[in-house]
Amino acid sequence: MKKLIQIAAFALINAAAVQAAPQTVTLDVPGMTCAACPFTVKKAISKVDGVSKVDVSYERRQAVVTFDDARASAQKLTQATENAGYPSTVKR
Ligand SMILES: [Cu+2]
Repeated sequence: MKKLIQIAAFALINAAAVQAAPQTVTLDVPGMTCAACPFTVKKAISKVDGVSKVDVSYERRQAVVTFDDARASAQKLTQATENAGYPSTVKR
């Protein structure tokens, strides 16, 4: 019986891990107009709960963001950049 409970608990933990999958999205951030802008954008995105990685390219006017989709969403990311003064859209 104890073994069965252990298996059930293991399955539950795995299910939770599957639900909280890391996602990577690319955001177009056209409003970046100088080399300092990416720092502001990166800071704003990094503050969103669940974000684990942010790479902002000024040259490409893009932000590549990895986040836990159980805590963050693409919509929360674009909202964060917009609040910082840089409206963005998800690149498809
Ligand atoms: Cu700037």
